[in-house]
Amino acid sequence: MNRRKFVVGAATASAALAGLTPFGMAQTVLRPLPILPMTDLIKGFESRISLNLSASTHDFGNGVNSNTFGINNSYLGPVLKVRQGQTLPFEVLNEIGEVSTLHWHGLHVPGDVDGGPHQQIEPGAIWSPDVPISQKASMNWFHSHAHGKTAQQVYKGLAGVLLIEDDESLSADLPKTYGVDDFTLVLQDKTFDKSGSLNYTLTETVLDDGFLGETLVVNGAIAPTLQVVQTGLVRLRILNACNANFLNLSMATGPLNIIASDGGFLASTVQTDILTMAPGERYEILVDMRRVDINQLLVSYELPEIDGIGGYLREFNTRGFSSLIAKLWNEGDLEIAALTLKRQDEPGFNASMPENLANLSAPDKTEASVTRSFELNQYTGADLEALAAAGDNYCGNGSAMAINGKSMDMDRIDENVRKGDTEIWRISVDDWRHPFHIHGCSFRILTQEGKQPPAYAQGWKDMVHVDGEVWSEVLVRFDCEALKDAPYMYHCHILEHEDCGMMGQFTVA
Ligand SMILES: [Cu+2]
Repeated sequence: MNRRKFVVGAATASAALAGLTPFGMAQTVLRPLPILPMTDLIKGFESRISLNLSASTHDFGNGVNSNTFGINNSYLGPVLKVRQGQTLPFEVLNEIGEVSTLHWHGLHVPGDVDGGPHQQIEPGAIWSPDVPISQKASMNWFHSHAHGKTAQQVYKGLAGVLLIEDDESLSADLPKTYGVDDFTLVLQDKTFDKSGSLNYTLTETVLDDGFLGETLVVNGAIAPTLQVVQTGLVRLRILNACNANFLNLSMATGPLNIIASDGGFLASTVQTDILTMAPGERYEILVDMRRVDINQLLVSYELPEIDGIGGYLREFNTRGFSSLIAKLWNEGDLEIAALTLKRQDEPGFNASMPENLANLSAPDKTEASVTRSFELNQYTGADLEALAAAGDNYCGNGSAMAINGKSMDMDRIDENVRKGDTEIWRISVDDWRHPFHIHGCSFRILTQEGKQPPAYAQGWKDMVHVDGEVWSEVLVRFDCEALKDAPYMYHCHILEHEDCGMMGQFTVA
């Protein structure tokens, strides 16, 4: 049975409504929403753009300095605002003391500047890619993609957001004043040990399910968070940067108004009660703060498994009684108010919900000249327990999981795609639910988990949910080149699965 299909129980929902969780140390304190530092590159830049990956310490809001990684920051990176047509001369310095990379997730850029596992940055070294921005307005992100180390490096903080604007988005009747009516939210689930320090321990369960944390963190602060806003429309650009957790989003009052997905604007605003975001996905929503004094973005997510009686004892020892009760009580899911928006009387951005956002024609399957099939293999018979024990918090040598029976091999090209061709990629999996990501493109989803995708997932995407042996199908075209020394990746975005080898390589030429 797929645990991710459990419905949130009434008890959980009422706890969230009370603004409380019975959970662990700290999710009862309302903290100000941290505004991630924004670097506006649209205005131009005089020299190369420095991104320094460094080891640091960060207080998630519980008064404890945890060991973290950051990018120009103690935890996470900046929000980079860029414009279509620019070429960005980055200078990425690796000071974390181990090999890393920086991948531009969502960008249509050639393989040699994509920042995947082949563009390794040795400790102390600098990587200087010139990154061309050719695509439309969209919310993208950047994160470590060092093979076998991605899960832990992203967990510790190597991730940032890249917002592309274009002529249309800059003139659109949408909120766009950063930190005033336009907020970027990076959602993550974390585990803190009894001392309050950020914890990441690899176990068989973590390799199998991916890392699930019990504490929701927003922009590096333990939720719930609070932001005071003006009377008007408020835009939330949301990234699920969890290692493995699918997040279900809803509003305390009214539906979600979704205006954009991974690759850009939807055709028009889509209203929905629940938005399911896989790790790696981005969505933008509008909240109308003219009608309510308070609204809340609610997030439900899955709690880690406890692993039998030993796990219960361990849980009790490390995080105490309330944490244990919460788990028993919730049977796997927790819901929390990630962000409370509180209205003040000052007038804010005044416009109606947009009806015409982008021209999106229906995806045309007949354009496809090639169909490829991918089966994700979670169960290959690998000894995950031994791998976890030997892994030193890295996911071993990347040979425990596979796609089409083959684990990721840096020296093997799995597929060769002709540049400019339109293809259908069909993805299935032997068990569990996985988010599948393809580098170097945006695609359209034809079917997701055997069904038509929800309206909010019918625009441009670079992630698709895959569940069971029913197909998910996407229509995709690659317009940039990726040669065999710098191929693109396709992979599961549960980072532990990716590190375990559920990844393949392809060229575009
Ligand atoms: Cu997976």
